[in-house]
Amino acid sequence: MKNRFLLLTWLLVMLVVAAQCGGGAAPQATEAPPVATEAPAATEEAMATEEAAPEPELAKELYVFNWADYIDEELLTMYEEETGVKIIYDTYDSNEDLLAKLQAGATGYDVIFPSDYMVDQMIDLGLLAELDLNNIPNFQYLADFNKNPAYDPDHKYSVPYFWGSTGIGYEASVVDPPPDSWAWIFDPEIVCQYQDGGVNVLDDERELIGAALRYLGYSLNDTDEAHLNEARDVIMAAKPCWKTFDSAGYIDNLMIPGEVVLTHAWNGDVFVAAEENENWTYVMPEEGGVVWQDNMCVPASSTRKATAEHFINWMMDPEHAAQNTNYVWYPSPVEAAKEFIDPEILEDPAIYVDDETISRLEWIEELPGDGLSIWDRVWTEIKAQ
Ligand code: N2P
Repeated sequence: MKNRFLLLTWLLVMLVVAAQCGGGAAPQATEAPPVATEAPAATEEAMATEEAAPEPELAKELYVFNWADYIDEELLTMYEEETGVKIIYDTYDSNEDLLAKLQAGATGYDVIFPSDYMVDQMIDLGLLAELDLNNIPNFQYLADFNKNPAYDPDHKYSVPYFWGSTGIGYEASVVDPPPDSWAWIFDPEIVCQYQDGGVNVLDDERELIGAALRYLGYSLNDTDEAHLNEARDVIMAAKPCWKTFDSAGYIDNLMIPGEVVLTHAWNGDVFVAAEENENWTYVMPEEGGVVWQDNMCVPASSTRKATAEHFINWMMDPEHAAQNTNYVWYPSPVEAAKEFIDPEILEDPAIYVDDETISRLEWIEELPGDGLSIWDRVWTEIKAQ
C-alpha cells in the first residue's frame, strides 16, 4: 500500500516537472513502447493500470540458449536490473547441436535462436511454441527485407534476431593474394600453403558441406547423392591442411591470438576479431556463399512463454537492438535501430550486405528427410576420419 502511494506521488511529481519543462515528454519518445501513444490520459485510474504493467507477471527466471559470441551480455544485465528476472544464459555451437538438445528432451529453455532452415525443421517437429505478436509490439520496427521469410511467412513461431552471410576471414598481412574463392579453403594447393599459419573451418554440417557444394558449382541445398559424395571428397582432400573445426571459440581462441590466418566464417565474427587485430578481413568468395537469418523462438516446452515474449520484445527495442549490433557486428533486422548503429557498421557492405552480393548468395533450406539422411551420413564420414 505504501509503495503504491509512493509510486503515485512520484508519477504526479514527474507530471508536474514534465508540464513545467514544456517538451518534457520528448526523451521518452524512443523508449516508449508503440502502444504508449494510445494509452489513456494520465488519470489516477490510468496510473493504476500502468502500475499493473506486465512486469509483476514475469517469471523469476528465464533460460536463454544462444549461439556462442552472439550477444552483448551487458544487455542481459540491463534486462535483469530493469525487470528483476534472473537470466540463465548458455550457448550452443550449431543448429544441429540445439536441435539435438531439444530432441533429447531438454525442457529448461525459454528463448532459443535457430536459423531459417532450422525454424522450418523445428516447426515440422512440433518443437516451437506459437508466439503472440501482440506481446511483441517492437515487431513493428522490423525492416521489410527481414519480414515474412519463407520459413515462417506469418511469424507464427519466430522473429528475426540477426542476419548475415558466411564467407572467408583472413589475416591480410599473411594471406596474400587475398582470397576470392572457396579454393582458399578447399583446394589443397592453396590451402596447404597456409597450413603452418593455421586454417579453421566452421564445425557446422550445413555450412561446411554447403560451401563445398558451392565451390563445386552446385546449390548448397543439393541432395543428389553423387554431388554430396563429391563434396565429401573435396573436404577430405583439404582436411589434412586444416587445423581446427571450430565455430564457437574461433574468435577468441583462434583469430585474435593468431592461431589461424584463414577461416571459414560468419561475417560479424571476423569484424569482432578485427577490433583486436585490424588485419582480419572478411570476403565473400566469387562462387557465392550463404545468406542467413537467425531468429528468436520459444520452445514448445517452455513454461515461461510470457516472460520469453517480454524478453524478445525488449531485445527488439531499437536502442537495445542497436547496442547488440554495435557489439557483435551483425546487421540488425530492426530498421528503427539504424539511427543508433555505428556508421562504420552501417556503411560496410560486408556487414549490411549489398544487393549485388545478396544476388550471389543462397539461403539454406530445410532438407527433405531422405536428403537429410544423405547429408548426415556424409557429415559423419567427414568427422569420423
Ligand atoms: C556468432 C554466431 C553466428 C550464427 N558467433 C550464424 N548463424
